[in-house]
Amino acid sequence: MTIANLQSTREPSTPLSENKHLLRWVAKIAELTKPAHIHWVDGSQQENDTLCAEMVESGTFVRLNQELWPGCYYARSDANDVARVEDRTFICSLSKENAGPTNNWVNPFEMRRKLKELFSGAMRGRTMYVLAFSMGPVGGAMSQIGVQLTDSPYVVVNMRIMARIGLPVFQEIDKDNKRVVPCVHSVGSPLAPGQKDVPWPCNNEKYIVHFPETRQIWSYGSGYGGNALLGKKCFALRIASNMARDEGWMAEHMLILGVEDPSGEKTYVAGAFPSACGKTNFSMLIPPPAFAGWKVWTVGDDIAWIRPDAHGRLRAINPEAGLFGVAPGTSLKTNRNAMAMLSKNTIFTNTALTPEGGVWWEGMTDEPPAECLDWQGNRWTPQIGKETGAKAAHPNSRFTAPASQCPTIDPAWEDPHGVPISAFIFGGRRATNIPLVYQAFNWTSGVYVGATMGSEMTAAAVGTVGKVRRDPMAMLPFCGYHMGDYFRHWISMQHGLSETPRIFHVNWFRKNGDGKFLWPGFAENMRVLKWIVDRSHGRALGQETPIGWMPCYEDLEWQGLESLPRQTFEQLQEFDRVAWRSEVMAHEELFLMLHDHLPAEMVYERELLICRLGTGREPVHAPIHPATPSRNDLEELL
Ligand code: TSX
Ligand code: MN
Repeated sequence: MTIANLQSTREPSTPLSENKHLLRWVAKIAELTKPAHIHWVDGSQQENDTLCAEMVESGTFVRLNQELWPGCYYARSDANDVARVEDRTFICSLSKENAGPTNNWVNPFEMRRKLKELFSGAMRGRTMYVLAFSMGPVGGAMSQIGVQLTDSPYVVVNMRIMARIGLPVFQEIDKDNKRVVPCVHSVGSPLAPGQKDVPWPCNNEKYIVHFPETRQIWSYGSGYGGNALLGKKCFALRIASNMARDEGWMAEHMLILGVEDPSGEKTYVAGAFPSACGKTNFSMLIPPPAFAGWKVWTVGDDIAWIRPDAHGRLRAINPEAGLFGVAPGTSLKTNRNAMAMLSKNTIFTNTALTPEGGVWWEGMTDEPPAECLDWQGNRWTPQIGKETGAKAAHPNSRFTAPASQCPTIDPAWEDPHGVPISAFIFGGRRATNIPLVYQAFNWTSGVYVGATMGSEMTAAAVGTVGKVRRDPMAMLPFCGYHMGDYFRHWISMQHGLSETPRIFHVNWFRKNGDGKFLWPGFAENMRVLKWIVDRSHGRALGQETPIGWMPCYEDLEWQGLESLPRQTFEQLQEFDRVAWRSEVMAHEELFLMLHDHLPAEMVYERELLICRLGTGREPVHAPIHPATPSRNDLEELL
């Protein structure tokens, strides 16, 4: 059966699978949720067009001006359904111990009872879509399959971009009775007979629930992003992190990029950054003009599944097929590749809508449109924005775009065996203390670097602006088990490797005393990336400091950025023993919380770091290397 000959004849309620377990489960959930119709999603273009047309009809979608935005649609969510809901996200492992102190835990039996109640009749008057999806290329050795039952057509068309869906996946399920992760999703807004629907149905009571042992996901009340596109954060991170621990691989919140040098040598790195650090921009970096012949290739911008191959080398796939990117701040200046990628076949959610049927967001252009409709559908002008502070686009407004449309998409991005990883990069947004770049001494000290990373909160997140939030490996909201066990898993991953990737930490956001960014960032990050690649191949110099290896000025390529004074670079790399003693004290906070599961290595690494930092009382000798930062030691002693 091919999609082409299916289309004309097909009745969507006819199952697309013969798998007994799948059929029984679909019937059982239908019995519970009472949908008016069941629609098996084949994934075809024709089906997608029909769903989009129905959503235009119902008011969920606006079809954008097809001359300007071919294949693009626009949606506005409910004002109370605009982001992931971390406080409504649950890890329901059998033992609370297993979820750890950083996850919300509810007894799985109690939660199942609650879910039964919530989902009872939840899909009344709606269509239940049976959406089979593959995270990773269909049939790939590192790929995993899920089936999401959802009453949201918005979810179906978004998932069609974000994952491989439909008939080929059902065929894969039927081929060898593949184990699938069952995902149940309802917006929690049943329709009474004759009741008119709203453009964005949802429920104020939200539950994002994971059962790690039985590998199940239940999501209720939200239609937005990570709450509803269950292949992404729920499956590819929270459930997959459990699978990965049990099976000896890694499910990470990481971008993957490949650096090609003028000789054609290709080096892949994976990077973990907390939100608001420009991870998507970094994954699509365009090298500055001075780097002629260098190219950065994009494999993924959010999630990496990583596994040792038969030769003991780590290989990574991007399990996703699309990008669900934050729109505000994305422009031709900050990310030309993303702008090209989202120029067609893209779904925009909660951006502004322009009078000519296009989209706009803060930071897209220097000049805002004279007039538009904001993300809530209200008239917005730059004047209104100035007077009321209202943003035209929601700060968490998104584009859902096919990865294949990224101009720098790596030729190997769909290789089922993944790409070889030579280095891991951890990063954070830190105004002080943290150098532009340093390399951890070895794997275990690198795991410590990742485990203790943190980022200063921006206005985009809830919390105190400027306060450092610890976010180990950027996995705090996404690790589906105890974070201490997660560090242990990271440490033990090295045991099966013949080649250990190098580990680095970067900070594009260090500021001077006047609050100005010291580093130009964006394309210029290529200079740091080149040093990372060179170090990974053992061919760049650096100097040892108590926290790791750092480049000297001469170790970086400066052609085209001669305007950055050597002194500024030294400020960027400055290592302050006194400040770092406080930094290490701050590491303690998270470690205390995790203490009963914390691997001994993390305690030892911390102790060693403290020893290397010194007490501040020992005599300081004249620096051997002129660039060794010792001013602070002296100042303290004098
Ligand atoms: O994405 C960013 N990157 C990574 C790019 C590959 N951003 C955007 C903020 C995160 C959402 C950055 N912002 C980066 C960065 O490297 N650096 C900065 C800070 C910065 C902002 C503006 C300037 C310099 C640095 N300069 C001017 O605006 C002229
Ligand atoms: Mn993410």
